[in-house]
Amino acid sequence: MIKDLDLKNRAALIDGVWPLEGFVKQKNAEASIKYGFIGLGQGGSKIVDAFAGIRSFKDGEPVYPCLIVNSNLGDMKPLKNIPKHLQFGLKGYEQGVGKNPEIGKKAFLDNGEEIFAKIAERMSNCQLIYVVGSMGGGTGTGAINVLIDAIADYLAIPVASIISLPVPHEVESLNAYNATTELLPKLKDVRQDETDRVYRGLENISILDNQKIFQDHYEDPEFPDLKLTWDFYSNYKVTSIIHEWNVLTSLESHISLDAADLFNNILLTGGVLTYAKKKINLDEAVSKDDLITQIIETYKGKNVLANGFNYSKDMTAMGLVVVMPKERADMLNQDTLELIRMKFQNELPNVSIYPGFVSSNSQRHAIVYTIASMAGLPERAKNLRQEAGELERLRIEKEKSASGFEIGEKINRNPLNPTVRRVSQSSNPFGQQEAQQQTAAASQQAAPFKRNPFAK
Ligand SMILES: Nc1nc2c(ncn2[C@@H]2O[C@H](COP(=O)(O)OP(=O)(O)OP(=O)(O)O)[C@@H](O)[C@H]2O)c(=O)[nH]1
Ligand SMILES: [Mg+2]
Repeated sequence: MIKDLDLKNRAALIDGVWPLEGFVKQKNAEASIKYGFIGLGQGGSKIVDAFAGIRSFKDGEPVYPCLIVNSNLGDMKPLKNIPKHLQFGLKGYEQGVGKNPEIGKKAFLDNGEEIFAKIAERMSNCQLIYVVGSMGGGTGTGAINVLIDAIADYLAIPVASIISLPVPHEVESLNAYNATTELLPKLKDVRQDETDRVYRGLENISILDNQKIFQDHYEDPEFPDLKLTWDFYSNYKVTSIIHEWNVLTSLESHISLDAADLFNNILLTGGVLTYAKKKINLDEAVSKDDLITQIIETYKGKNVLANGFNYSKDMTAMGLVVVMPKERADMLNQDTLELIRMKFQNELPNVSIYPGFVSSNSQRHAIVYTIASMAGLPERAKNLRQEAGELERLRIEKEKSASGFEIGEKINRNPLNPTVRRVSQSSNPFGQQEAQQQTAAASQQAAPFKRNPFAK
């Protein structure tokens, strides 16, 4: 009994730290789609370590197969949940690749055979494999494109990606821009393999804007008592939203958005995904109209990972699930559903909406989740080229205006023209020729270097 309680409590927290919504441990709740996660580089590894920290409340085992790849071995030490045999070092590059994606790519290619074999072995029964990396450094940024292509083409498993964009920084923003320009066209790259399977190079991408996340966390931390730094906060945000969505589709429901809807109509659409989540306190006498308005507005409210999407222009499909307390479930029925659909049709014409209402044991809150597939980028990503160019321009300007190391021309020595007396050196000053010869021989032997740099 106590053991069960421990399991449940542990499974209710990611990493034993970050609280998941209560419905994840409801009866019959389970992760619907079999995801696998591969983390590249330091940032990618830390994010995937958080996915590996999601435990099943039935047996305490990790819910998702995960593995990580990094050049810098020291960076792997703080990982808490990925066992050593699933941490792959890049042999020959143990000290890191110093934010150089070309070297990062080579490091991965030099070691790719063994890693790819392991991925194939561990993840062959996954329905979707996420390749995760922080853009900006060298390892993740350099390896992400080759690995995504390899999985899509050779494993015949759909592949998605989670990337972060750096806080603006000249080298990182440029690296991020270059890797992202190679990544994004894969969303539209429809391929056919030798078995006639048709697939995209990349089925979807989720973008974490580290700058936005840092600001959110700094200004208004979500769980201040946890005293998390922004990087862990960002990692828990993305892992919790992706996992909660995956569990939502398994919950008891009278109007359902099931796993197949989520998978086929949102995840396999070649879009950039954006997520929103809102809690509505039902104790505060929310009327039905209020509730509907708040549900409709959720998608354009505070987004979890990135800002500045153009919803009316770029949204192609949206999943929307409202988690209602069991006792209040009657507030949402087929009529409300049609009302919601109609309102969306006015607001977002030509967007396919996939709604679902599920019930939970929660007493007070309704939770609204939206996930949208976008045919356009969040603002920060759109401006990445400009940002990298601007940061370079500022550096050049600064270099030009720096006070520098110039302290003037050399001044010629101006001796005082003293009278010079010549000294003869033709004989030993102490008069004995033998002693002179011995000294000369000794000084030849003692030379401690092979070649004198000043020798002519
Ligand atoms: N969201 C998020 N970003 C992170 C995290 N850790 C590092 N980053 C960001 O990742 C970027 C740097 O990439 P890293 O992942 O450290 O680089 P790398 O792939 O290990 O490459 P090298 O160190 O150059 O070999 C920076 O912009 C960091 O802010 C993290 O836990 N979460
Ligand atoms: Mg690193």
